Amino acid sequence: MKLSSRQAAVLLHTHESSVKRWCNAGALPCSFTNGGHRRIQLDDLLLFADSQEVDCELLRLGGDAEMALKSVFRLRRGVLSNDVVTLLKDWLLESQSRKVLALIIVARSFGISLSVIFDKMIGDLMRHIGESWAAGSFGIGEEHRVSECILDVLYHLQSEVEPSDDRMRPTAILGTGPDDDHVTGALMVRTLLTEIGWNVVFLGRKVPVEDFVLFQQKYKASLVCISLAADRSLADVSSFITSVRSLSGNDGFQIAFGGSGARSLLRAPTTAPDHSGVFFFESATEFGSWADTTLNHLLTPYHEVN
Ligand code: B12
Repeated sequence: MKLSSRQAAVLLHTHESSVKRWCNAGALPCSFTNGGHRRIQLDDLLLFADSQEVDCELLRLGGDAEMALKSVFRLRRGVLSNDVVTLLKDWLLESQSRKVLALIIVARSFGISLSVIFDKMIGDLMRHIGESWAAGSFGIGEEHRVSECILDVLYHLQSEVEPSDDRMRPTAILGTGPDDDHVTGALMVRTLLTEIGWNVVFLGRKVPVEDFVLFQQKYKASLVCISLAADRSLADVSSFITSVRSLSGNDGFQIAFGGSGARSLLRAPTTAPDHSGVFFFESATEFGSWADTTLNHLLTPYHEVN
């Protein structure tokens, strides 16, 4: 697999001019296209990074580096191919969450957003795991093993986006709904909101309605985010919303639902009074762009004052 000098620079966390200099000095072998552009073999780049002790995440992937890098390029077009799903599954079953993390770091350095990584890489992988389990080709222990490793990856990503300053930030309360153990989507939302400048109070799994309210009031939160994976009827979700609104005195915060269990909200009449200020998101990407646009004004005063 051949790389341009720009791609090589991204992988080696350096400037393109350094790559060109190394090529010119013969330290990093390259060929030239007819148009005079440098092309570097992936194997040569990995050998160079290893021998010069240049930081390069692909080195952590051993013999899987090429397939992983190709998958990153495809992910830019929103595609996660089956061979990569298999690769990710194998890594996770061998508790190699560090490899998944390395792949995510490479994807991010090529400009792929966390939302796309969450929806298309981790989301598609987990849905595939669910299908394999339903088809009987994946055991319960294997499903749990993979889920736990994904949690390791998400906790690690969270620690990377955690702010290092004490700046004031608007607060969001986040958790999974009552009786819901599926926490992966909620952890993704936590990282997305933290990355764009929110203070997220994460309540974890199976959170009772009253506790969402208690924390919304304690922190005067502008946003309450609830993840529901298991199917809920519209009546169920609506009564949840009514309880949150009435217990909190309806004091102007927004409610964001996500997860396949809240999909019934798509059928809700937009005119229902309790449903104003309530939003439903099918994906991290949808949520990310909503947060960036609609919620951006909530961040502005904090950024200006501090
Ligand atoms: C892993 C898994 C588990 C793990 C969860 C571990 C964990 N750490 O979370 C365990 C083993 C605990 C589990 C248990 C159960 N599970 Co389960 N599980 C799954 C599986 C395979 C993957 C879930 C997942 O991680 N998805 C990946 C995430 C990223 O997707 P997501 O949650 O949809 O989130 C995305 C978006 O929806 C959005 N999003 C999510 N939340 C939010 C929140 C906000 C605010 C926003 C803005 C966006 C957002 O962003 C995410 C990014 O793409 C699914 C299969 C599937 N098709 O999803 C079944 C699945 C969800 N489980 C299911 C079931 C039935 C159960 C059990 C009842 C099984 C049982 N008999 O015990 C229990 C229920 C436990 C409980 N009390 O909740 C069903 C639900 C069926 C239904 N329609 O109701 C599914 C769909 C499997 C199936 N087809 O039957 N499960």
